[in-house]
Amino acid sequence: MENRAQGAFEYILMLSGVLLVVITVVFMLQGTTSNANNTLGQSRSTLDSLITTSVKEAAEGDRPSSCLRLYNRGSKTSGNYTIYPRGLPIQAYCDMTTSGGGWTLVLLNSPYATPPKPGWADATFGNSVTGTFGTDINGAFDQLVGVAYWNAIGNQLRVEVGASPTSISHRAYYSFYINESKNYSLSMTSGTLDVGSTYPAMATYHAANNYQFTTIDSDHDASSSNCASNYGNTPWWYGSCWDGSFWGGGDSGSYQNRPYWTGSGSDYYAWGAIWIR
Ligand SMILES: [Ca+2]
Repeated sequence: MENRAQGAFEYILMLSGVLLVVITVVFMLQGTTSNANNTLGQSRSTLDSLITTSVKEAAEGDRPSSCLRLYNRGSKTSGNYTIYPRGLPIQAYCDMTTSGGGWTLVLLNSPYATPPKPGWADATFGNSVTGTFGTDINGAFDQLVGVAYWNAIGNQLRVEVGASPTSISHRAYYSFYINESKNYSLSMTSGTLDVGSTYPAMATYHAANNYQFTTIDSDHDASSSNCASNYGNTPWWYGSCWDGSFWGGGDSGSYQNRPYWTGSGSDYYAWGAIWIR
């Protein structure tokens, strides 16, 4: 007992010594000018954010949550990858070149496939693909990555439409958040444009009004009918019903099966995609 008590005492003594050195260093640093303190504060803040990111990445192990994580680990070639948002595997297309790379495709309406028609379970926690999920963004597929994964993939949206991926007519960037407790309502803020001069109605109508997510089997829209069932069974943040849906009329009705940037008139395009980073 005596030896153990003595050991503990020496240990405490050693800890006190270390603490004294730390306190001395802190006081020395505090003794420098306020400019130096500001610099130190900024460095500390940068260091904290780096530690947070690297801790998150380390925690993910070999199951990266997004294309950005893959990009940061050295995957700089666009194509298909497996990502693990919320720890669950998703086949995703990654754009590793546009606007800094690291973009995960979460919605694609290509001219070569009809839109998916997922019910609530697949539109939230599934990964709905129609056509052939290829290694090429020009590939013949449409896709919706479940909205329950979107926050885990990133916090920036890139929305774009055009004749093809290499012929973009409108492109906008937003900060975004999916509110799971409000039936996956979508918030889009701080919009900027880099192609075209109009903001998408996805932001100015659907997100701006906090419309909730509606699927063929789960109606949360502002219409007396189910808007998803009115428009090819495609899920969207319908109001009553849409003003710029990336599925358009789905594959039924008098509307085009195309992404509409604004309104439901003639502002539709052959190709449209939504990306997250
Ligand atoms: Ca399509």
